[in-house]
Amino acid sequence: MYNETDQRLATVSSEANWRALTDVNDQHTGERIGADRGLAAFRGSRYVIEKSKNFLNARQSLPELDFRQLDNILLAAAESPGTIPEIVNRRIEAEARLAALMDGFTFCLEKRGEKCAKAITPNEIDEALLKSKNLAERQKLWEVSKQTGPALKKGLAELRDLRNRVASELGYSSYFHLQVADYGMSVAEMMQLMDRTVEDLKPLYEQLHLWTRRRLAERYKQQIPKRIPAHWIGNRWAQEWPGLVEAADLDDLFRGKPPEWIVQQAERFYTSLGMPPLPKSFWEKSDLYQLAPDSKRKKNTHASAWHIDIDKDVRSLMSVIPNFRWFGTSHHELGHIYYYMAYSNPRVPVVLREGANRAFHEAVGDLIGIAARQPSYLRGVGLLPADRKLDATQLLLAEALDAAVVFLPFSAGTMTHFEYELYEKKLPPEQFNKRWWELAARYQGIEPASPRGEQFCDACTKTHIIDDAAQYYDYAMAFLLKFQLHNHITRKILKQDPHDCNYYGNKEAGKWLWDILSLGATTDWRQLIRDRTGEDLSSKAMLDYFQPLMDYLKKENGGQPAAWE
Ligand code: X8Z
Ligand code: ZN
Repeated sequence: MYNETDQRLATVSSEANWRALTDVNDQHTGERIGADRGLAAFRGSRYVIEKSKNFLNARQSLPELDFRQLDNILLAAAESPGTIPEIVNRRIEAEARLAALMDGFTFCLEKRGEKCAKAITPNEIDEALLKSKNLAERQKLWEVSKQTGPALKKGLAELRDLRNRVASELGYSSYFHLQVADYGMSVAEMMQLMDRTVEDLKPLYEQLHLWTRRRLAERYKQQIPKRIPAHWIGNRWAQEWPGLVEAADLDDLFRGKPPEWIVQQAERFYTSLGMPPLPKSFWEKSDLYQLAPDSKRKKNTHASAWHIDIDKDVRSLMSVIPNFRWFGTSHHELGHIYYYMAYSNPRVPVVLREGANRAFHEAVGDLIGIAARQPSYLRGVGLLPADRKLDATQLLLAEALDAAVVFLPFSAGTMTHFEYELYEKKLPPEQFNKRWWELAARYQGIEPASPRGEQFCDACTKTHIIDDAAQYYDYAMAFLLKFQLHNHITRKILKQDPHDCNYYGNKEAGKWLWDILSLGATTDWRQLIRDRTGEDLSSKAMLDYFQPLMDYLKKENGGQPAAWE
């Protein structure tokens, strides 16, 4: 009964959410609120909670698959307990309105009075931050990218209280605790894992940080700073540092390609592994490309993947333009889509049609992303001219900066600690910005160009803080996991060097991965990773992969002390 009803109501809710994010207007926001309330009333009904608890009391005699379903049903109920319908309804409305504010926001480069004389899209900001060598222009663009903060700050503070109130109803210490519970972990365990990860990567991160400080000071003709000014980096949050290694810059390979080609090429990677082509409905119903400049429609500009009917209706929302970043993001999103397709099979009940955990879901497409930046693959599909040589160390350096090591202090450090304090410690709104920048300084060694007072909310500019709350450690775990999976596939299946390999067309690697994906959440994730790779989750595979870089960086940095403090 639960699985059937849930599937129907979730489909209505997903359809409404899809419309609300792809065509932002009041009517669609209202429809989303209505549909989400319907789903919440079912998932959190007293009947569902009481029955599930009763069944779970007989846990010893329950088959594993039933136990896992009931566990998930109760976690979903905790998101909207029917015992506090007023609070649940307020939370749903606040979520929808705040998301609409963010998704419909116009970034403004030049204001004329209250009106915007010159708007700029997130893609344009990102492109300019990647390319511009003019620091004054960079600072201006960076500041424009933070315009959503003040608009979202009050809403985030209210939503935090509502999310926490909801989570406390079924006994969770905070909304952060409820989200972590999905891993079967306590908050303390999750924070320990994150802190250990940051520590493990610190020596390498410090070398990268020093190398980058020196490199950028030279580029912008400045003194070498202690911390890196945020507007020096080619990413709005300094979560990855692209565009620093000229000898390994692959961006030009994608310029001038039609945007459709970018997504189709990503699909080709998956089909080459023996996975099925994307369903026709994916191409018909997805919203994949950047809007035309004169479009009246507003849409969310952050990439996402959707499992609309928890069955065959899979879609992605993106704003693809032809560059290396969207090439990577397209692989990432299709990783989610292939996961949906693999576990939508009769062996996986509807409520277990999820990743082995959320980090597994985030890891799949990024794993294929590692494979899709290998020179032998790029050459094989004719992207990289045969005579263009790429230096292995420079490639490794670029990968550490824009797709691996640099991301960990942001995800496991700044983001996770900010959300931990926001929810678990009820951080007061008048400290949101102060704390955000303290964490960025401590974990990332990044600082703003000029003081950012509490009139700003720079954390609020990160999509996930608004609409994917208390889950960013998913990505940190996914980054560890993707190197563990990559290490296993290259060494054990392909018998190739992890740094120089080609999975493209390898059906055995594809089958190994598909088998994991088609289990959905029917098995314990710790057991799964142990069974399939022989290891527990750890940073070892990532550190091994980047080991050759450490020696190179120490030499390049002239043996100077690398710590920024
Ligand atoms: O949000 C994403 C994906 C969608 S699940 C594009 N990522 C994180 C981010 O952009 O902050 C991918 C890695 C990090
Ligand atoms: Zn993702």
